Amino acid sequence: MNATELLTVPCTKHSTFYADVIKGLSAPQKYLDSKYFYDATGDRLFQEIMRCEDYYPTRCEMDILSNQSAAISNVLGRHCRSFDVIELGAGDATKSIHLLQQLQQQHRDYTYYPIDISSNVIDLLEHTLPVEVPGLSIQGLNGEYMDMLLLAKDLSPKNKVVLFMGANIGNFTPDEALQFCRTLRAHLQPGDLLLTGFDLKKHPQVILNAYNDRQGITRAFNLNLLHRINRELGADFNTQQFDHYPMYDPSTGACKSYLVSKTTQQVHIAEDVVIGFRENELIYMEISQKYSLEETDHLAFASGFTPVARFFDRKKWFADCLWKA
Ligand code: AVJ
Repeated sequence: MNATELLTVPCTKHSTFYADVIKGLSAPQKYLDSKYFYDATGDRLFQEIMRCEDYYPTRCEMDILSNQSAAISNVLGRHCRSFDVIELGAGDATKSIHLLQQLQQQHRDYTYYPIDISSNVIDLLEHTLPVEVPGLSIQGLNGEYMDMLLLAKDLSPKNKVVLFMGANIGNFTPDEALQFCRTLRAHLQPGDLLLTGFDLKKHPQVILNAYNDRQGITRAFNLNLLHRINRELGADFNTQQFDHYPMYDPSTGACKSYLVSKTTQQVHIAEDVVIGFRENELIYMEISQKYSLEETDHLAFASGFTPVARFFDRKKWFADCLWKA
């Protein structure tokens, strides 16, 4: 596409969503960015995934937060005299609320800064959380993680306890996770704390089943991104011509999801772009990296943190790891 065309095309073509989709589907190994899973339908499907029997990570981390928040807040208090709590990608805060309630009961004087890219999420939290946690001081920050971390530093001089839960770190490859943790460390002060949720390596079948649930919700979740491209970018994906193929490699801990083109086919996007698929050609959709405990420690040290504590669910399938900057 030349510069003149860029100036005359309709507005969907100026969106980063459009640019990212075209870039990903034009690459030799086609891919789509998993951050685009979460439109309104994707949010709803992800809620369903979190409730479904085969998907264990949410229940595991809920087990940790609902049963060990007292222990967690004691450790926080031991390592940091006074702090604010920042949550990266707060969502509906159903897990962190247990910790917030506990800190409230221990009469800790803190402000909770949930950071989320969705302004709806922030508005909702600011309305609902003070009802569920009476007396809570909350200041939502709507924007990118690192920008909002800097803003929170300006808003209050206190040390920060940063929550990065939900195994969201798994959506990075190990290299990307290292880069992310280094950048995060650079945005923190010595003495700040970071609590990260890691999904741990375990029986490979258990992991594979979590991304290949029997109800087909994860399949629908992946195919929804094609539907979203149809809806928002005027494309004509026939989703019946794609299979969902998750795979887990226990030797690397990488759980990857692909869509497979069942036939040779062409897809049109925004009227003028044509993407060709060969039979069995893949679209790489998402990574959900699994960690050993040694690997979490290694990541901490390699990014300038010191591991200080770990909290596990009953089955030891998941770990919330506390690191000190
Ligand atoms: C939100 C990134 C933690 O990787 O387990 C769930 C997303 N994808 N099922 C994960 C997801 C398919 C989830 N995270």
